[in-house]
Amino acid sequence: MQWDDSSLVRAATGRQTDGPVPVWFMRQAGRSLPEYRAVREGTTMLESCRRPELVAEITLQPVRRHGVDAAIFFSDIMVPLAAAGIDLDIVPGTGPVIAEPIRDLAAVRALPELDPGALGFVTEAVGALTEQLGSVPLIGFAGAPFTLASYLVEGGPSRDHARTKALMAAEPRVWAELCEKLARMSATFLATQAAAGAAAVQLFDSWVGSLAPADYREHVAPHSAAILAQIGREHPGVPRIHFGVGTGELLSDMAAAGADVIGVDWRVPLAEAARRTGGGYAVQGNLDPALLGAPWPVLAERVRRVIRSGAHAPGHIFNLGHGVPPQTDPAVLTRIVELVHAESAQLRAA
Ligand code: 1CP
Repeated sequence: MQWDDSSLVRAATGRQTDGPVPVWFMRQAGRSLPEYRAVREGTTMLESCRRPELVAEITLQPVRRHGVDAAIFFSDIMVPLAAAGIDLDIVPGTGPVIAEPIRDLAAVRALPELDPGALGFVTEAVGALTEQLGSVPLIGFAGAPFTLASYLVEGGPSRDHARTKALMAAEPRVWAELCEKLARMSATFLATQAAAGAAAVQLFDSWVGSLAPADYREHVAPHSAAILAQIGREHPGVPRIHFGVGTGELLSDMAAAGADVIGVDWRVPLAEAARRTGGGYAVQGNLDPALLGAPWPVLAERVRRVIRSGAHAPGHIFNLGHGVPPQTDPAVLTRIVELVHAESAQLRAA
């Protein structure tokens, strides 16, 4: 494929180049960009995700503006659930809201399956994008079962995921059935993107850091592993990135679930993440997004520190430790890309 030799795919597959470290930002497409707010004006989030031309435009905006080394498909982790027919909305300023939260076996059994045919708009958008991106890789993504389940069980965003964790502990069979269904939906969403031309995929388990390792291993890892294994089988050339926030205690289990690249938030230095995962995985991360507002010399030194730390892993993809905050000055992101491109080869070699 035209992106097999890109710095991102090489770093993700244990073939990091001597050249600049690849860089992209989680949530690089979105509210930090005025051109994003302009094209989104008057269109709901879910409707925007269903319009291939709009999806392609929004996905390309940060590539044009910042010169990042990868595009991330503009969509949302809830899009496949909505496509399956689950009644949900993405509320501005809040996030996903579920009309009828799922809290018992009957509700789990009543959940629809996702017909791959309902994702035609995804295939169309990814196809258009891979054509326009040329050798710049497109990263496809999906939500992992725990993070998706947290929205379905809580009914919307939550801080402590209390109902989700209580269901997992008290009703392990209901929980497992829910996660099996969600894993099938996410796998279909990811496989659709990979089949249409995504060069890499990222499984977002954003909120799984709230779990103890024993619960992760017993109640979550097998379901995420099923998704990653399906992609590995059906799309062996497509590297898999596995990411969550606050997952310092889970990194080795998340790697073992079937990732090629382990996404790390800002709490664990990349060298330590490499050590915790046994040294065999590429790492992605992990500048603290809170520092994007710091004076440039301070921020630049933190960027350099991340690059030096990442040199201890067999591959490094530079990113933030979580998404770009909406109030970020986009010029700062461009400047980080320039710095990573200008200095990373030398910093890694030092
Ligand atoms: O550049 C990109 O990364 C854009 C594509 C993208 C991705 C990868 C969006 C657009 N959402 C996501 C994934 C996503 N969605 C995650 C995993 C990534 C992460 O941890 O940040 C999660 C947890 C969601 C759920 C979600 N959707 C939230 C978080 C709510 C919470 O619990 O705090 C929110 C705010 C949304 C809506 C959303 N998704 C994307 C955008 C641009 C928006 C805002 C839309 C709007 O306000 O109209």
